[in-house]
Amino acid sequence: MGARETLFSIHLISVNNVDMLPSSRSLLVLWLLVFSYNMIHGHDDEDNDFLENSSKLQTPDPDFLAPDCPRDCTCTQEGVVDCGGIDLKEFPIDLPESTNHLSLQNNQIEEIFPEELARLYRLETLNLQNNRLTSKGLPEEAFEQLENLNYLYLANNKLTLAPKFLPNTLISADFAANYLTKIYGLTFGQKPNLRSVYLHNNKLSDAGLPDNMFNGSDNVEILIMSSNFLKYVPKNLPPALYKLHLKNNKLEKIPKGAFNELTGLRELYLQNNYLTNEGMDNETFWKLSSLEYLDLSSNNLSQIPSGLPRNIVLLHLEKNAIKMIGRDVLIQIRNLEYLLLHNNKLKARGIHPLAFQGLKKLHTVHLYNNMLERIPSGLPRRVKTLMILHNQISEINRNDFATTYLLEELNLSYNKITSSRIHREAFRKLRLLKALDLSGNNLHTMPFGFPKNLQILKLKENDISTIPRRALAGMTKLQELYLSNNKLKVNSIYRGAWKELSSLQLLDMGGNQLVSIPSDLPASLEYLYLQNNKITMVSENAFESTPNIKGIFLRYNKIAVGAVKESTFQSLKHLQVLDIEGNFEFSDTSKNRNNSEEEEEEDEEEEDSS
Ligand SMILES: *[C@@H]1O[C@H](CO)[C@@H](O)[C@H](O)[C@H]1NC(C)=O
Ligand SMILES: *[C@@H]1O[C@H](CO)[C@@H](O)[C@H](O)[C@H]1NC(C)=O
Ligand SMILES: *[C@@H]1O[C@H](CO)[C@@H](O)[C@H](O)[C@H]1NC(C)=O
Ligand SMILES: *[C@@H]1O[C@H](CO)[C@@H](O)[C@H](O)[C@H]1NC(C)=O
Ligand SMILES: *[C@@H]1O[C@H](CO)[C@@H](O)[C@H](O)[C@H]1NC(C)=O
Ligand SMILES: CC(=O)N[C@H]1CO[C@H](CO)[C@@H](O)[C@@H]1O
Repeated sequence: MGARETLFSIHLISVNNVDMLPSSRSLLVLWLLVFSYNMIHGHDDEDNDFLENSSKLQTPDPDFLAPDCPRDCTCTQEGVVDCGGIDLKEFPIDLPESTNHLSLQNNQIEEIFPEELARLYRLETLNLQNNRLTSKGLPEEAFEQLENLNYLYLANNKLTLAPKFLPNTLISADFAANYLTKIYGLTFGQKPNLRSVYLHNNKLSDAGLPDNMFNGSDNVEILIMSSNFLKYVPKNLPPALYKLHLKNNKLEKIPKGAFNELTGLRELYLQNNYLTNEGMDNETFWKLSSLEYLDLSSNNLSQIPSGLPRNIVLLHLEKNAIKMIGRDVLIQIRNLEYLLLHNNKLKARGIHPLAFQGLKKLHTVHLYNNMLERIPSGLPRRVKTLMILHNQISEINRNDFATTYLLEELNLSYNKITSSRIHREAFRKLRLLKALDLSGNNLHTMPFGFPKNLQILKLKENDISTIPRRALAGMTKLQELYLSNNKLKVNSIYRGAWKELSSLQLLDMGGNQLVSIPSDLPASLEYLYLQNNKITMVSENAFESTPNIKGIFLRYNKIAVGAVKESTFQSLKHLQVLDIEGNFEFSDTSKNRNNSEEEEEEDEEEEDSS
């Protein structure tokens, strides 16, 4: 358990005076934050530049009230009218004709009269986001007269059909979170200035799109069509695209050449679809020479697609059924920095030893939740973060990490590694390693040969019962050591072990078999977790060597009445949290005091056996 996690749920106790910090308060604050975030960002899980451009609408000059400004709205001399969030049920009929920016968002408008809209021919921005407009309430000719319209925001309404015609002056259109099933040729076609189109969270299927949706709209840069029902990637995508989001559809196939013109595309989201390797070929992505971010996670790929373009920086392939990495599928991606392959079906022998050769920028590799039975050979030489947790690895051999000099974070937790199968020299080259996680393995004893520069070492949830002499020697950089849920006893740890760790700030030995506070703790220590042990008493000088301690966690031990004195803690100037609940002296008020006698007997038995 990390310090921060725990701080959320602890009860603050000053020695004699039980003073609870309501953890619910922090949760409430968190909830409020999340809530207001959602309020602000509304339906949009996608990036959207709407807020930028609408912000000017929300700060009209309050001093100026146009004579014909509708009730409850604010209007400026410059033609900005803001009627947002005032419970309007109908489109206001008395708007000044000079209006160029009109904000009607967050109302309950169901329909718009075409004459009323047509009168506002100067409109450049029309914001109708978050109303109750249906396609019936939005007449076909509604937008015909708006020859200056640049920005149209209709997200979060009840539209089923897109308008048949939108003005050719349009720059940005947001139709997200409606029920659109159909788009017409002139909805987005023939608009040379159109830059961004948001259509996510609708009900669009392939048949609902016109043949050439962006015919004559060659400058569209952002197209967001996530969360629809598309089976195929639309054809004839505009060549200027740099952001294309198609996640959460039903994509099975990427038609041949679908991406061939998109040489400026930088970000392509295809995650959470039904794509298989058969639904694409070795040239599908090849022409995307600017592509930096490709997300193919949560599909049905059994292999890494071949022909991936060379400039990809971040490649998401997690949550597929990938079984192998061939020799030639990755090596051309010279700019690759992040390779995410977790939750696949990789075995070590399925990874070609030269698969990562030459990928000099690749620093983060996620291979967790696969079927690796050993550390794959030929790991990328420059890798800094390697996540191989939740595999079937049972041993670490002398040369498994012999070439990965730059490794800083290695996570091997939840494998099947035993102490005797970690080669003593396996980590010898890892001079830069800062964090090592071997939690959830089958270690029986603290292994030797950890890199001396480690700052964080996690060995939780093993069967460690001994820390043999010198196992921690020289680890003077170690700041956090997690040994919780093992089988450690006070006398199975070599004397002076903790003194070696002169930078240690956090020691977690919760869930072991300690009967007393470890002695010789280093002066640097700030947090000591000893909950769920069998500690019976706390000697008065237990914390003499740790004047900087901030948190002591002794919950659920066997500390008997009178076995801890206030004076033990009095000189600890930095102590913020002393959690000693669940012991007899400070038992919960809810607990029946009369049970304690029974429990004390039980406790004595356990002490005898230990
Ligand atoms: C594309 O637009 C041109 C006019 O600019 C028109 O002649 C052509 O038929 C359109 N193509 C499609 C497929 O709609
Ligand atoms: C794709 O495969 C074909 C046939 O095997 C080959 O001719 C072509 O060069 C390959 N293209 C790429 C980009 O690798
Ligand atoms: C995709 O994979 C899932 C799980 O492996 C499987 O149930 C589903 O039938 C596959 N779908 C397709 C279209 O291949
Ligand atoms: C290893 O991964 C697990 C699971 O994500 C995480 O909880 C743990 O903190 C990681 N270890 C380190 C040292 O970062
Ligand atoms: C404990 O037991 C005594 C007698 O057996 C009883 O009078 C007392 O109310 C009990 N206390 C609690 C807290 O239940
Ligand atoms: C795409 C978009 O809507 N962004 C525009 C926001 O407004 C500024 C000027 O106010 C334009 O430059 C952006 O293109």
